[in-house]
Amino acid sequence: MRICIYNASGVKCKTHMELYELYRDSCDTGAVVSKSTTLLERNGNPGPIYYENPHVGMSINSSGLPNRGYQYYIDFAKTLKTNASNLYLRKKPYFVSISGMSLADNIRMAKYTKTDTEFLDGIELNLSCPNIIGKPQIGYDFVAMEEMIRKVREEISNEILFGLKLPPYFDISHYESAGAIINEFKVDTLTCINSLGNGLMVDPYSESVVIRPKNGYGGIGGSVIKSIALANVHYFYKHTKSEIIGCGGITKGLDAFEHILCGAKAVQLGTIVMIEGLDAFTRIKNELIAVMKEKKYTSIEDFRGKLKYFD
Ligand code: RRO
Repeated sequence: MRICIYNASGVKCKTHMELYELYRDSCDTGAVVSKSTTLLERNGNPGPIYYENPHVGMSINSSGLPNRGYQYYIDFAKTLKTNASNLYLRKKPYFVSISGMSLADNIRMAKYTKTDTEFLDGIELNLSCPNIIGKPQIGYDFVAMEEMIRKVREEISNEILFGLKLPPYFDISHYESAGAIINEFKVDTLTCINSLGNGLMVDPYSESVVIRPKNGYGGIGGSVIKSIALANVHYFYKHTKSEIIGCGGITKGLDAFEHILCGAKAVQLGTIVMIEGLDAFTRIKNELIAVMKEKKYTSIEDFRGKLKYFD
């Protein structure tokens, strides 16, 4: 069975070494997505930038988009193709997440995809980084979001998949506005959702915030965001033409099952991989298979999107 589980952008996918670890046959990922990249390298925010509470499976981050620059993530795919030992020949789809510091930078990276087509399976355009100081999340500014999608879509190679990483929406009017914009374009995939922006975790013992940037405000991930993720997955599954990739709050196979039941075609793991390491992919895959066996499903298509309602 092809594995429909892979990493969320940002989680252990910043360096070539980390990407190789996710890519190896022995890692139970069905695809790999890179850390969101800007056109040029960035250091990100000053630390501490990450904190987790493993007991409740919850995290907060304000990494601030540290990355090696667009070309580095294309070079990773080139090494897969040319590695003499053939150990890492490309067998899994490889996606690059882009999150330029400006519209112009995203257009530049989108244009590059035309020459990089053979190294890439797709682009995930991140419209939802909550941690760039002074920059709002573009997915909450519908005018800017429309222009961003239109101009980037125009430039991206048609031979690769074009996806968007959305922020969580809460108000039905916002779901509707975002959905209407997305439906204007050929958007192959929607990753729902990014971390829940500008949350605050505190340490009651030290009476302090737990990360430095923005006096402790950062993106919340993990089990606490699952219900928000499911709502977004299901809305966009019902109301757009795009395939949905579920992300948010998956800590066990049953959570992955719920995402798929709400319409997700694949799921990404974030916080749980930070907490448990790459073994989380194997555990959650096996648990999902066990749930399916118990329910006598042989393919995710047997239940995908078939969430039942009261009359
Ligand atoms: O780098 C980050 O701080 C970051 C990004 Br780009 C993102 O999309 N989501 C997130 O939680 N952190």
